Amino acid sequence: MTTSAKSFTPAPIGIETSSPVPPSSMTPPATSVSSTPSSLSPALLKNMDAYWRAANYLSVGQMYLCDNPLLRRPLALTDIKRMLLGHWGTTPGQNFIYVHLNRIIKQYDLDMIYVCGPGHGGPAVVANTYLEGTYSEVYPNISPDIAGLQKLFLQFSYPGGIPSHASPECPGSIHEGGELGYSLSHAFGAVFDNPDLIVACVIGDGEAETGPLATAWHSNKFLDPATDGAVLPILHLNGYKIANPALLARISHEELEQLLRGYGWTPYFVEGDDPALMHEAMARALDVAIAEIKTAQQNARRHGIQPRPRWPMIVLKSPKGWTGPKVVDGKQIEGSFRAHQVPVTDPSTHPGHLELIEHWLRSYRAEELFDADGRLIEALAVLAPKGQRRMGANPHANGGALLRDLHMPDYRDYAVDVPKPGERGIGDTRVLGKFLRDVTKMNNRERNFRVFGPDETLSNGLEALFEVTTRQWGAATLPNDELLAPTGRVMEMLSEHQCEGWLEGYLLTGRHGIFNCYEAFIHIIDSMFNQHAKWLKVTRQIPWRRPIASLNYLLASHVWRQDHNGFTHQDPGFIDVVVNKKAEVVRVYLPPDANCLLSVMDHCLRSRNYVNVVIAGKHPAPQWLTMDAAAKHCAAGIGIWDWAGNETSHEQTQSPDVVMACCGDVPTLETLAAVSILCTHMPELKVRVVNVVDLMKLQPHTEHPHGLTDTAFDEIFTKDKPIIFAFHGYPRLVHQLAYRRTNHANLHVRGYKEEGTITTPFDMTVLNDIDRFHLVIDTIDRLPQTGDKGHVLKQQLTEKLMEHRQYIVKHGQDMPEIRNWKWGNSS
Ligand SMILES: Cc1ncc(C[n+]2csc(CCOP(=O)(O)OP(=O)(O)O)c2C)c(N)n1
Ligand SMILES: [Mg+2]
Repeated sequence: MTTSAKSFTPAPIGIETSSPVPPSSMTPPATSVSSTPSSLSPALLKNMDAYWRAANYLSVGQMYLCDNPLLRRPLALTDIKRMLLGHWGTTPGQNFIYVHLNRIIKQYDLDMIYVCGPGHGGPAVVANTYLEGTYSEVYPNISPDIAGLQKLFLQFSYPGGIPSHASPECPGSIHEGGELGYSLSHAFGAVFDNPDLIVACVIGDGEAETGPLATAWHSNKFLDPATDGAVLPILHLNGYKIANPALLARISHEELEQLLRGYGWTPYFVEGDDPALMHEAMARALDVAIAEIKTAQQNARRHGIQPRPRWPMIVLKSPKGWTGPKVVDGKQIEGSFRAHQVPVTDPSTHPGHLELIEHWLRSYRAEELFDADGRLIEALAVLAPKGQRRMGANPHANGGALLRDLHMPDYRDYAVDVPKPGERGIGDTRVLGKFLRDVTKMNNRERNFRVFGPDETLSNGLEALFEVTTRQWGAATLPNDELLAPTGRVMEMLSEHQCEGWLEGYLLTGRHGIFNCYEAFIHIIDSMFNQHAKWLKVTRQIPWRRPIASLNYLLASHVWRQDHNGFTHQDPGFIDVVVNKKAEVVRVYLPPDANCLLSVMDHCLRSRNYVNVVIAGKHPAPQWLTMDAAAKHCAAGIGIWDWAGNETSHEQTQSPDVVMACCGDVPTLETLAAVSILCTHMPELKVRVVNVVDLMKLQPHTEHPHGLTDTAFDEIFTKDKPIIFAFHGYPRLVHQLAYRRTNHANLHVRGYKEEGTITTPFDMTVLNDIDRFHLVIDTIDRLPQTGDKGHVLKQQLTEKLMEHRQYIVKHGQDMPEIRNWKWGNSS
């Protein structure tokens, strides 16, 4: 970057819009900020610069060195790693930020953690947690001496070592940042209900182009300054991504400022490339930001509800690859996209490159920074905060250490009375809503449970929650609004990304929650789920990371009942994504009725380190099991429903003629209706009914801890009899899970096959061949012994399907025999 350094430039004020929310009185006038002298002594500024150099040195060392860590002899090719990996470009800027955050933590005794949005800046967080001492505390072999330094360098991006990102292995991290876009939502999730916590969230200017990040700026409208903490976003405007300029760096200052102000922030610009001036400017900007955060919090906490604060944020405009090589092979590096990864790549074939690397490393003057043993000199070590104030040691970043069990009501108290199978329910999620209401109420004092969802708490049937809480909402309200308040346990923003990111941040900092979502649209966060599942998989192997509460998805408004919405809202494929992840992390539950749903959710809320997916209906539907039976069934995860089949009326010694299996509420209903047709018309057939609540039971126990042994599977599904399996999701998945089972060749699965529209509930099943009539036809087709009787019944059912079609077209609803069908009445 060739432009001369500018000192800290406070954003001009006075661009208020006609928002109904008055501007906060705390927005400081521009002059008062720019004229504020830096409170830092020249000696402190000089030491901070030295600390920054130390972090930069350690970062470059991690990328390049396998030996000679302090360059106590001339750099040789043998000191350089064979594979040069890592990302330099973002790192010096992040090191700069970290040393300045250390200063304000100490000066104001802040409880602060660091979110590394461009997580490829792993060398920065590793270097800084090493300098502050936390790294050696959790990994004693990476000691604060020359031997430790050598190991620190070698392990980075090295086989058997650590990843290149702000990965779970790095103390202080709650955000790996491998997949860009979620830093700000994670940061907000972390501060909800953490009134004393400030999350400093570094956001890449490239990252800021992603959809999730772009809408995450709005999170400030969901923050309660009285009961939540604060997020300090630091937009790292280093100008470039991997190979392109970043958009926000190529719009005018005015445009960027207006954008950020439009999102409700007060941006403070720190821009330039002269370290001395930049230290001054950054220190002043941070002093102002912390003062504003404290004022906003005090206004709310001491003086009651205030207008929504315009929270401060920082725009750090500094060169990408700052302090690195200026030019390599005639091409500009510092201040360009070419600084993104390893700027000097080929020392073995370019002798000049070795000198460049040595020159670069020596420019940080490590001999002034580390003592004879290789330890950071005391004058610099004292700049880091102490104990748990160090960002690498802050317990919020190891949330499991703070996690407390939820107070739980007895889920059995919410049981639906099921005197006999087939009783009509009120909608399974509506029953669950009452249980969740009381979970909310019982943990109100602890403030450690929240329900997140895009806009669907009501439409997913969880209205009971609003008997005890509200939706948290900090934007303007109108008299006709309902259930909005500055603080509440329900978080609703129409961005699945925000809901997911907030919940992840909330869980990672040691709290509990549920994400309730339409089944089809949970796909929006497939990739975020992937990342969280990866995080959990890795953390399970890290002894000092304590288990966190599971991420619980409640997917109501599912594929089979999209009466209002039709085809676009029908997609059960999230489960397919989920089962790809490590078996020790993922659990998938499809409770067939409300009592099973209660039992499953009770279990999920008590579990740790999992992702639990629960799929449930919200429409009135038949209830099958008493609470006792449901609890047993859910504990087993799969079971033969003797009462539904007719094996008991036959000789017990024989195995059944057919196994009718079902998984999911609607498939269970259709299966039982099919069974009743079969048993009425062909009582001589021996029918077994199997219901699956825990999908992972289908996998072998060698693949998933919940999986059935082959013997148990064979006992339930037989070794050789046809299995007609009605499944909630895409049929292929059941085959995928069960392909190794003895009887797989006889497994015939019906499920969703992308047929659907706005139609009647029963027609949805017909369109996908999972309805009772098709299931009976499937059974007859696989049982030659049904002979002529089977042919006749098949013929009748085929006609029934035609009758169904004519009826719904004429009347706009299902036939009475479908609508009024009840288990136990003759078919
Ligand atoms: C969602 C996502 N898409 C693409 C990438 C690949 N990627 C890694 S770094 C990067 C550029 C990031 O630029 P920026 O956010 O500005 O970070 P910095 O300049 O600080 O390195 C990209 C596109 C990614 N990690 N995540
Ligand atoms: Mg960038």
